[in-house]
Amino acid sequence: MAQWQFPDGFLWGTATASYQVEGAASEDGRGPSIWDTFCRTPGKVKHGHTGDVASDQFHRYAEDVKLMRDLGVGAYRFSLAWPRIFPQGTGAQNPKGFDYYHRLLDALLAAGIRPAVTLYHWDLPQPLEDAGGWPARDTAKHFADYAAACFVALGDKVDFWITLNEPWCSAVLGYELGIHAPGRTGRAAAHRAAHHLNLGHGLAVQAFRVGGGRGEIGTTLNLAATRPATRREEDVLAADRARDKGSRLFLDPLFGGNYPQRLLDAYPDAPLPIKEGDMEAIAQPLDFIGVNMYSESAVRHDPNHPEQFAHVPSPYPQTDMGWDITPLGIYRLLKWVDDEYGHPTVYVTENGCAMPDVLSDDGTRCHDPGRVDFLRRYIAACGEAVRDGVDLRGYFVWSLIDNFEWSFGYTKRFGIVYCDYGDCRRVPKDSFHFYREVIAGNEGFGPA
Ligand code: GCO
Repeated sequence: MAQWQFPDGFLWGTATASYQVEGAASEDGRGPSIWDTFCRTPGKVKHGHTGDVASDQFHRYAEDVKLMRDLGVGAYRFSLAWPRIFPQGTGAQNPKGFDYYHRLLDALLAAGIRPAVTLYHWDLPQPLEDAGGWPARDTAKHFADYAAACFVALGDKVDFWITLNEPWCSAVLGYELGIHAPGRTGRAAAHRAAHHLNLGHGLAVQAFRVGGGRGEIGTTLNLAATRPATRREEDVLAADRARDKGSRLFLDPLFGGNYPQRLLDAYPDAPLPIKEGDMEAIAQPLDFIGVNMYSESAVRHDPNHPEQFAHVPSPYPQTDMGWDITPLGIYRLLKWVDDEYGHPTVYVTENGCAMPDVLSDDGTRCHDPGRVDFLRRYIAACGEAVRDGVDLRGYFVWSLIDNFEWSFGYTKRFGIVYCDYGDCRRVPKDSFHFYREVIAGNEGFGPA
């Protein structure tokens, strides 16, 4: 059984996001976000669940920090709720919003846990959506202003800034497929959103550098992890094309390139609204790239699809989300980023799985062998990537605690800590204890 010793200083963490864990949706002057609205739109979220209470981290952050200290993590990735800080999205700041994040940051720092702060994890202030949302260019500017205010207010306490979480999801799930907030459909709007998300990212990084902030700054992407369904040349090409929209639409401009021409050619009716200077603004040097990875899929050639690919079912066991368990996929994805983009510094900013976990009868334990096995194998695959030269500096489990899983509401549990939604009691699962072993030894176990 291979053991994976990670380099000294490798950063182990856990991750959450504001709307998924905070609750307190209308406390202390927080304004509405597109997710508050979406949750109240009939049929959009399972059982009509909302983030009104969520895992109640707003009130229980001290308990969560204590759990993380017991776990031994070096970092906690969480996001700021833009509408807590700017209830209108722009204009007047709400000081009480910053107060909450100061409390959380102070607790983390006192526990020796380094804060990794995501500026945008999908909770756009509703007034900005009413003014056009991400398809409107002004939203990029408003985002940069909000980011600049956060750098000033919180900058002394933050080690890692992450501008956006998974802009692909914001653009495609939110504006093209309508399965995430704000629930709009249409490819043209989604492509406009993608460009303005990229632009907002670039403007925010510019503001960070101009402000001379301490800490590091990067962004987090959910990249298309694909492999060809067969060795046939056309399937190999299809697996590569599947990365155009899923990965290159975001990575190419970050690294100073243009948008993938094949993608532009496939959708002449949905151009990217590039203005002079935009591509330079987007391509700010970054300190790291955050990679979120859950599952890899097999792809074959499909002449009927505008981008000429289709996903095919594969024989792997699946998580409770119906996502294939493919540990070697994280190795292949990290290697691909390393090869294509010139050996950047990367962090796995999310990896984990939903499993149908249940508490023990006495309510004190939660056995989740599937998640233990999942984490063990994916962490081993990360160890292989490090061995093979990828500049991987850290790994964050999604998630610290069970939380609001977007359109699935509370029906999917991703936590290594169980949340009893009756009273928000926390119970560390077996995977929590397993992860503590990994962190204590700075090592992974067994083959991927
Ligand atoms: C994402 C988001 C998380 C999700 C997680 C599980 O990656 O989609 O960052 O908020 O909850 O990925 O789907």
